[in-house]
Amino acid sequence: MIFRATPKLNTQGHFGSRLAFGPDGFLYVTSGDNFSNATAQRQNQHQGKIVRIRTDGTAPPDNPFVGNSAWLPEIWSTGHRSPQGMAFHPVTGQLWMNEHGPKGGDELNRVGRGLSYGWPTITWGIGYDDRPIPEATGTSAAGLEQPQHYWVPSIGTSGLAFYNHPKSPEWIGSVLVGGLVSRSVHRLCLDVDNRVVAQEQLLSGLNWRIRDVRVGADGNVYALTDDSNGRVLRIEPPTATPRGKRPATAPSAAPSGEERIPAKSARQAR
Ligand SMILES: [Ca+2]
Repeated sequence: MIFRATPKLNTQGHFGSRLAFGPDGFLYVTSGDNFSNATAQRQNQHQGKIVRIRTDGTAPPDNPFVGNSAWLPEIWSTGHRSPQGMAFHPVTGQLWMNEHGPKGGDELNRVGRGLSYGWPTITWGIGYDDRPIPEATGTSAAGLEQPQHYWVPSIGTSGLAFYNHPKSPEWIGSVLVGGLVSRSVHRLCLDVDNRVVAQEQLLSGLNWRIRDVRVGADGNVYALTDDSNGRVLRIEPPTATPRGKRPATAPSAAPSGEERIPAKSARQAR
């Protein structure tokens, strides 16, 4: 055991936890708010945070709050509700994550050192009782980061991967996000400012909750279903040259959108 979130809480749900090694060699760990909203903004709790630790569990000296006794030294970012995906951008090295909002307001966040992502002070969602979140003051506030993208209604984000494999030039730069509620894999396209400018849903005809999504060394995308009889699905991305670069004599591509990916492109892997 190298790390234990403290204090131990007895609430159910929103545990986190995703793990990812950064390009700096340190281990990043997400910790959910344990269904206790206020924890995410408390400096002396690991709940509702991303922590950054060495492989022996200790805090690196350049963590943002080291030396400030009010803060736990492992904390890297704050104000997260229920993180469900985390990955480092293969080109920029930036940490990205996604998390469940309450009713509405699932988020895709680009995480910076020592920043707060707002929960529960700001949110794009409401409570499951259809009332505002008690602690929330609105959807934005000074000093609190806005998500890179948010979903209303929620898609139930789960898993996060960047596509950067030469097998599919068309998909390079895409962000892949699983959907537990949408029962799809979402492929997001970013512009040069990392804003989400397009989104397509893959596998949505299969009606399976998607728990995780990864890119294999073979350039295919693998998705894990959330089921008592769970499956690993393999998605073969389009391998053709993007439309804009096609020779004039090539047959025209299908219009952009869901129909571009045939349902049979999902094959069950054993
Ligand atoms: Ca947020």
